Amino acid sequence: MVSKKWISAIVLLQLCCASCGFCGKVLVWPCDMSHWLNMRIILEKLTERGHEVTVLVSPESFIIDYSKSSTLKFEVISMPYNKEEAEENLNAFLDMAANVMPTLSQWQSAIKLQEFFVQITGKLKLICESVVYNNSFMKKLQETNYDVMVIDPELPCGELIAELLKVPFVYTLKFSIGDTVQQYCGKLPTPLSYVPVSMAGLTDRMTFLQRVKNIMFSIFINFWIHPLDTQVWDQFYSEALGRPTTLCEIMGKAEIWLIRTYWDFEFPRPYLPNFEFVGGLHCKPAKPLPKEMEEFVQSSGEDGIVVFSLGSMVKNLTDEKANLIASALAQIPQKVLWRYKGKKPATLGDNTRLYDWIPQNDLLGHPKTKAFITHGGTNGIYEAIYHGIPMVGVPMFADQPDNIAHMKAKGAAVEVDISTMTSEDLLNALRTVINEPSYKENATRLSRIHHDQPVKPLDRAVFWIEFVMRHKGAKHLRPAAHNLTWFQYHSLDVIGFLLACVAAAIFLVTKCCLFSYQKFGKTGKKKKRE
Ligand SMILES: *[C@@H]1O[C@H](CO)[C@@H](O)[C@H](O)[C@H]1NC(C)=O
Ligand SMILES: *[C@@H]1O[C@H](CO)[C@@H](O)[C@H](O)[C@H]1NC(C)=O
Ligand SMILES: *[C@@H]1O[C@H](CO)[C@@H](O)[C@H](O)[C@H]1NC(C)=O
Ligand SMILES: CC(=O)N[C@H]1CO[C@H](CO)[C@@H](O)[C@@H]1O
Repeated sequence: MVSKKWISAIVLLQLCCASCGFCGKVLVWPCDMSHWLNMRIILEKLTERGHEVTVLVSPESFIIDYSKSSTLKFEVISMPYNKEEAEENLNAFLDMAANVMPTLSQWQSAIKLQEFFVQITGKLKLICESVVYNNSFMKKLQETNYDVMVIDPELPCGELIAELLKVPFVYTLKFSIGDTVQQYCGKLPTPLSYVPVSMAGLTDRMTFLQRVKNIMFSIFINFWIHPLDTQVWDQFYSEALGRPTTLCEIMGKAEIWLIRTYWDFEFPRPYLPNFEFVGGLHCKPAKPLPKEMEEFVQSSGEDGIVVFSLGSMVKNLTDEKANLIASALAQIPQKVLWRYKGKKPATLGDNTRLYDWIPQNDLLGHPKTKAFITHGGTNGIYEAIYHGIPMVGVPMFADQPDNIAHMKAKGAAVEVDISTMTSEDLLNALRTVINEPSYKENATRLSRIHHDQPVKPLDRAVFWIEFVMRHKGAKHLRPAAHNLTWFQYHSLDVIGFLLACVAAAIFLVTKCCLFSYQKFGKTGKKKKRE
């Protein structure tokens, strides 16, 4: 019995060492909510390959369930907290996201989102201080000798911990307000003439006025609203590291940037060798549905079903909005599965069922699925792309309007404005997406592109994390742009120098001309007089 156990242990060890060469230690700084769903997939793959993964988690987490046993190790940050208060704050934010954000312009929406980040700065700093100023805890982390940190940069602190521990780190992110983090801290080239900045709601084909908007929006975000309260963090990072530095400088030390999109979603754009696009890494083939659900789906017959989810962030809509949506859904021949936790709308049709939770990926992969009504979160969009399902987008906030704009530009989605829509609008959008074959064709094409990759996105993500572990970083991929000042980066110093040369040359030439004119002109006159 014992020997059998030993043998299997040895086999396991060998398996690991065969697959990854060595078993490393990974420290993780995650972000809650939908970000975690995506990151967890990478972490579980890493543990499957024999690495030891430790997640630093705030006790106030909502989705990161650190009390459940899992292959991941959780290290709960020791700090004062009040779960009820945190829950209240989250609900207030979610309510605003669902019911206020969609009525705002992109500019106002960016301001609102930034206000939220500023508002929680105190809380974020407290979490960070509880880690970096707890000497015994930092010592423990130091002594564990981690090989790499995997960090979601949505909320700061991860990179500071990595810098203090002198551990190389890998970022995983989708977007930052106005792309500031990638652009300024990661030095990702972003020609604003054809790369729309995030939250502007534009595509890569811009008219003159849209290009004006793109540049104004970028300036507005970078120089006007300052996402993430940079001043506070710059000071905090400088104090913690004992030398003057900035948040952006430390963020720029990321060895690899794993971006959660791919060219099926993204518009073609320049990128750097340390940027890897791994969108859709969480997608999987569909599994069978629960029996009751499968029966409902089968009862739809030829017409098929529509899957409807506004994501985990939207819990309740106003009664008016919910009724308007329900009455539109009641008018289509398809059966509808709607993930909704709010009060049951009075106008709910017989063809619509409400669920607290749905197995979204399995439903989208079901052969009877005709369309997906979505708020435009990246995870959901990727599941639709993976299974080739056309979409009706009802974006709310953050990057959702952009995501839907991308899908619209690729011909796989129709957008409905949730703040102004009527029942008729939603109904027309659904009919268009279901009945016009081009939407299905375009969605299927995106799906084919997504599946036709030399290496699967999850394997690429894991490869680069292991690469950083094996080589203690990926310095050979790091652009020298990080060592330049902004005017050197844009060659303003060289342009200035060359302009000065030209000016000097022009000055000299005119001086010479004047001189020779004076000299020879005068002598000429003299000669004439003579
Ligand atoms: C530091 O962290 C350890 C381990 O998480 C914890 O037991 C301890 O209470 C913390 N110390 C302070 C001062 O918060
Ligand atoms: C949604 O629910 C929250 C509490 O859960 C409540 O405060 C808020 O008013 C509700 N919003 C709407 C539009 O019903
Ligand atoms: C870039 O700057 C860093 C820190 O200032 C320095 O260690 C490094 O050698 C510099 N690299 C180059 C290529 O100049
Ligand atoms: C943006 C895009 O590629 N749209 C395509 C959607 O599908 C129709 C029909 O196949 C094409 O004509 C469009 O060009």
